[in-house]
Amino acid sequence: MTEVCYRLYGTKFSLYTGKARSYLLKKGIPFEETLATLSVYKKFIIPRTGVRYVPVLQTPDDEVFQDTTTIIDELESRFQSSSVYPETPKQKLAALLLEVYADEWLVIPAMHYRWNYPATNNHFIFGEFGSLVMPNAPGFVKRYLGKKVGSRFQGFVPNLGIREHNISALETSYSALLDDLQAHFEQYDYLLGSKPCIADFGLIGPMYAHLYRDPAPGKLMKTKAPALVAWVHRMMDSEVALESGQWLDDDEVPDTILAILRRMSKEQLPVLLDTDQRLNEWRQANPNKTQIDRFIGSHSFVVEGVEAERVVLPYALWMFQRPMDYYASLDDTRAVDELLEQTNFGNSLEHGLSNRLARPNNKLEFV
Ligand SMILES: N[C@@H](CCC(=O)N[C@@H](CS)C(=O)NCC(=O)O)C(=O)O
Repeated sequence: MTEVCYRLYGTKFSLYTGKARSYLLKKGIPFEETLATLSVYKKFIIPRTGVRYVPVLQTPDDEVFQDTTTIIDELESRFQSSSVYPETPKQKLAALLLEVYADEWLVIPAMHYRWNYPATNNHFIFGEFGSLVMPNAPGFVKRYLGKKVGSRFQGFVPNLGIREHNISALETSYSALLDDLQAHFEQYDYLLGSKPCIADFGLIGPMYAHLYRDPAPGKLMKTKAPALVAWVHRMMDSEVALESGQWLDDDEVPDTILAILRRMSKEQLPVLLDTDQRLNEWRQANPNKTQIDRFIGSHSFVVEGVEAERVVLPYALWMFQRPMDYYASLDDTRAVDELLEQTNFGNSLEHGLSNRLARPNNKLEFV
């Protein structure tokens, strides 16, 4: 059968599939979704992408893309009207930074609230994972199978730095983020005005599949941040298209967004900068390796004054290159320097990263 529209391979409970789905819906790009069952992984995803990640996008001309950022940028080049990238410097830089924060840092609360509330979540989430093995089996069979499949993901929890001793700090930080987002969405429909930008698509990843849809964090979000819930619904609503809104005038980045960027610079920025150093050391220690390992050791990080260890993830630097590159491309950085000062990034974007990274064939490499 010849495909006439785009096909998204993923699942409803996958963080990054939610990001790609929301983008396709908001851009009004016709697509169909295929559940990434184990058989689909074996027959299509692994042979065509060389990796085991979802989502995967298949184009009508049978090209295949993995990684939501690559998928979005490929589609942006094909569907140029109503770009998701703001054009003015402060808004564009803020959007690119927030995408890194949402994609790479909010995985922490997403995974914590999915896996550390078993009494409330497991019945639901094991059933979801089980549908990857036998989509049509009765619930109890799916839950039995899903427990095995899900345990691989559950195993990532400590690696991400979610440990017994820092759980309360992580929850305090997430609770403050919910307050910030509630305050923001009481005033605005999207992060930068009345239409979504790349940062909204980043944010819907953790906020949909895990933090909205899973029972325990879903209840928390509904209680604490109803305006955020309304934004989640907007992000998944294809009726309200991207073209119908606009970003704020005069390159404004609202105070409520500055608060979130401050949280990013406090928690995630030191990790990103340390990852850069660690990758440099790794490169020197592994001069013959072209492909970069997924994890290269571990380092400590601090949330709400509590220190913990997590794996070093070089992939996050491939994402962080984007705001870095944008900063470097600006002739006049005065406006963005002020934004960076206000949000405690200081001059951290000025020096760029030590190594340039690319993802040919979905594998992270030095350029
Ligand atoms: N940064 C990638 C991440 C994709 C990703 O991590 N997907 C998760 C599911 S939401 C996955 O497939 N994980 C498998 C694994 O970590 O091995 C993207 O934007 O697509």
